Amino acid sequence: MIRQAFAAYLAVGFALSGCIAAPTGRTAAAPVAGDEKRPNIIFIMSDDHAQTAISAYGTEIGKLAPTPNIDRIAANGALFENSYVTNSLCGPSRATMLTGQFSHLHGFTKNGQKFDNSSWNWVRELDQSGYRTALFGKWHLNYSPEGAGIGEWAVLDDQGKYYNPDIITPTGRSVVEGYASDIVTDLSIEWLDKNADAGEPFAILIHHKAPHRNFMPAIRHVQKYLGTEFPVPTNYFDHYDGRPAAGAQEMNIYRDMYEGHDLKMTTEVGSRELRFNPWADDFDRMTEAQREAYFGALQPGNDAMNAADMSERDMAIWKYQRYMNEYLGTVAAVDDSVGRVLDWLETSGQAENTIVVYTSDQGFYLGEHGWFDKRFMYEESLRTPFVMQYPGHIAPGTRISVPVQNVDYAPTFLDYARLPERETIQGRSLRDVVDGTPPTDWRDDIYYHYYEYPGFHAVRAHYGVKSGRYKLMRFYGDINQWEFYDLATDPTEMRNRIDDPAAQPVIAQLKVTLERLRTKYRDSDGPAVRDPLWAVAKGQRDAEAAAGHHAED
Ligand code: SGN
Ligand code: CA
Repeated sequence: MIRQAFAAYLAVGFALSGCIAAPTGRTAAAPVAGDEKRPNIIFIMSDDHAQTAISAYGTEIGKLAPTPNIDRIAANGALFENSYVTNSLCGPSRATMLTGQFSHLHGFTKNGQKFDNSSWNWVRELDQSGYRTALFGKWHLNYSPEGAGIGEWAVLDDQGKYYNPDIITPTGRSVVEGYASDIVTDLSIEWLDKNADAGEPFAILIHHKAPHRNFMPAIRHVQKYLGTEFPVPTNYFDHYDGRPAAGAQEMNIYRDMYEGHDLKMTTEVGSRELRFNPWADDFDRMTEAQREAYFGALQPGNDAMNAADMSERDMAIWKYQRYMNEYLGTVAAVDDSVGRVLDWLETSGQAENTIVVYTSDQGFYLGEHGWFDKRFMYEESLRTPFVMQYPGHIAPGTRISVPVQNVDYAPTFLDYARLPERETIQGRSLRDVVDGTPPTDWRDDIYYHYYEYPGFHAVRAHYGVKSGRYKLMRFYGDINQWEFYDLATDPTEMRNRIDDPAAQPVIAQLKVTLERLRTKYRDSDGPAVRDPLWAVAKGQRDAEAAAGHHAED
């Protein structure tokens, strides 16, 4: 059942792809230097995919739940061992990838804001220089990419639904029956079939919803990991001592995850009724057959859970395993999708002239500190997967250890498309990095700034620097706190050593680096590095008092 507008889009829009491209303002291709054929770009991005859930990264989870197709890209080309985001949240990160700027400059600091689609982005730049461009899947920056200069697009509505999602196209909106990751792949391959051999280079963005909350695998994968025991992180039962912001979050698997909506737990043995399920639509929109297959597969596990008399601790571990089953089940379809795209590429004859990237809008917690979600500058959500192939240009099996960030994607694509550098971009092209000769002045330190508080999961605003083995973070707002970690001796970031006398020389140095980065990137949001904590707290109280709020309220 494909509703009318969407069917019409597929039938007419795709057949007349040149017409659809017209509204982007693309006219005659601007001349581009050099004779060599410009490469195609396939940019595949998932949503909330932890590095730890990708087998190419050599992780324990990867051994139990391998991602053979994402690994193919790494084997064909480069794996970035130290790939980071600038703000671990969907909208800000996507805007950063498109513009090459940190959140405070592109202006999309928190989810829920509206991205100005007319802002400069690298896809429009390629489109205007003669590329055929397209986007399928999640946009989440605005209702649609209308006005962003992308030739053809069909996007999920907002966060997107796993089953029978609403799809928005230039001609309207409709429900498409099927599983989101498969639908996005079908649309992408269909577009590639029609556009890849047209004599112009192409750039396609394939943006999956998975493995974002509420973690619903395809029917073929619901059972895939049932019975697999995933290793419970050593800090699953974190005490949060010395880390007040970590203690104040609301993203704990055993406390905050919705038992029905997220974990699909039922109320009693033999029942299909879900526990807490505030957004019933995710399940209500499934067909009867989908629901039957999905919940039928989970029933034995749910019944066993309801029949067992579990301690709180055992229940917390049960929830972790269920979370992993579901999350990794959704990853399986993303990996299938990557496989289909790579297979298409290999049989199309275009593989040699095509760059393929796989990344995510940020990392994710898979039980570390007891959490799901992201946002914090701790490793698991600061890191994001990033692999890239370009046969003949990137040697197979390349491992890149220098730190890279999502501000680097836009300048990299401009560089490969042989378009001029752009002053507003804050990242750098990765071309020399993947060639094995990183510029001598390549960054050693990465800068991070998270803003969304108050907001989902109650993670306080903070900024910080990671410099080799060290990390310095500053939380501000109603919780004002510095944190310092030595990842060489404390890789799971459990010991905030900000007050450790032995660490003071390193901390002093990191504060200088942090000030330098804030100046370099022109970030003046939040308190300055030298503002003492008490002054920040007082400033906050004064602001609240001026707004009519009182401490005793
Ligand atoms: C939704 C999720 C949150 C998640 C945000 C942001 N809740 O609101 O858990 O943190 O998205 O995610 S949900 O139950 O409605 O899915 S992001 O990837 O868009 O940044
Ligand atoms: Ca995300």
